[in-house]
Amino acid sequence: MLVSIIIPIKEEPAIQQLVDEINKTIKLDHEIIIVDKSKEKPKINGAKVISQRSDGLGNAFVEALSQTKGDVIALMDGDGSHRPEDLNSMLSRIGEYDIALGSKLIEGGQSNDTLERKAVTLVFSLLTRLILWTNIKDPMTGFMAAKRSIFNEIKLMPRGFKVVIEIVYKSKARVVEVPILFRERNMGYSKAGFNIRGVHEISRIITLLLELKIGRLAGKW
Ligand SMILES: Nc1nc2c(ncn2[C@@H]2O[C@H](COP(=O)(O)OP(=O)(O)OP(=O)(O)O)[C@@H](O)[C@H]2O)c(=O)[nH]1
Ligand SMILES: [Mg+2]
Repeated sequence: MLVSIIIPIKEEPAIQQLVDEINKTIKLDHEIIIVDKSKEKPKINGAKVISQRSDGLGNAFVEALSQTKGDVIALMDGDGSHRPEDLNSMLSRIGEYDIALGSKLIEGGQSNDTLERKAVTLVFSLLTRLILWTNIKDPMTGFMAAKRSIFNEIKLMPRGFKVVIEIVYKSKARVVEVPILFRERNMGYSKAGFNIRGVHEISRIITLLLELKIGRLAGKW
């Protein structure tokens, strides 16, 4: 089984460290595809780097997907927040399940986030669960492993950062949440912080949730 690990990055100085850590830790055969939106294309050993032509993290995933060869597709952040050992636990659940999500909000999950960040995560998770009527505890996660076949059945139209919830909701796959330790980024800067971009992102998330719900009610997915 080949696993394609997609990592979207935009100015991430610690990416080489993460790639080395993945290559040491992931037990299954794998390829790493970095989809880059930095001003200067980084040189990275042990991974394939493609330059993103579209905008946004969700579109970065879609662009990278067409370059993958794996039977399983994984998505993780490039700032070190998502740990490769947690990806191993998630991958071990694929087969029994179609999608494994890394969750900081289920028993055994943890995050080093500030109280402010934890509150924002919680509010959006509750909002998502309420609007989409899902029992996923951490639906805003960006850490995922999924069978490739899932992507043959759905058409993604990403908005902003949150592509995982779109995949889960449109595919009606068998989903399991796996507890993870979400590490704080220790280098680079946040692209989803509490600035004007953050405000745009919040309105994009709400639009996405409503679009997903209306699409379901209209029988589109
Ligand atoms: N290719 C690409 N990568 C992006 C884009 N926006 C963000 N990223 C990457 O997506 C991942 C998640 O973004 P972060 O800035 O860490 O967002 P976050 O995790 O919500 O915020 P922090 O907790 O502060 O790190 C990181 O690897 C970013 O570099 C984009 O437009 N294109
Ligand atoms: Mg981050």
